[in-house]
Amino acid sequence: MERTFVMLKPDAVQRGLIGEIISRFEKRGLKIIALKLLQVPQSLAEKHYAVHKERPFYQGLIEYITSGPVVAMVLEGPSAIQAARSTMGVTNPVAAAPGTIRADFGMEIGRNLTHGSDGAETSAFEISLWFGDELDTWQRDQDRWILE
Ligand code: IDP
Ligand code: MG
Repeated sequence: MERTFVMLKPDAVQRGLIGEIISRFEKRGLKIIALKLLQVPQSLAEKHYAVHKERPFYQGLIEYITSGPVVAMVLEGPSAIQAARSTMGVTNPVAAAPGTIRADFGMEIGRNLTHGSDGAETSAFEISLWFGDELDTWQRDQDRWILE
């Protein structure tokens, strides 16, 4: 089953949206197989966003992500990567479709509430970076009502 790394960024935590946002992933049918709240160390933020190192927004992004606690999680399901990203909406909240997390709660690209892995390789890298390589899954009794 596919896995993806999702993070609720400091704005989501500070605004009291943890429950609301996790609930959207959960209700959709993505299964939470790992979950923690943490203050992101500078070194972890830099590794996570290394791909953006040369971008003009990089410094602000690192400051944003280390500015308060985040909620990190691993979600599992068929096409979990795409399912999580479509639940979040596109990067810029004003361009995101209504009903997505970023559109419903966000106004600016630099405060867009959530992160989700953008592909299989990124997902493997990010899960290992944030949670290590040994993650168990669990049996969800509802699965036959969500997955064919
Ligand atoms: P994604 O989070 O939708 O995958 P990326 O292009 O990978 O989007 O960018 C990573 C994060 O960097 C975004 O979620 C957003 O927080 C931040 N970011 C991207 N572009 C900008 C920008 O133009 N200004 C400020 N922050 C940005
Ligand atoms: Mg990205």
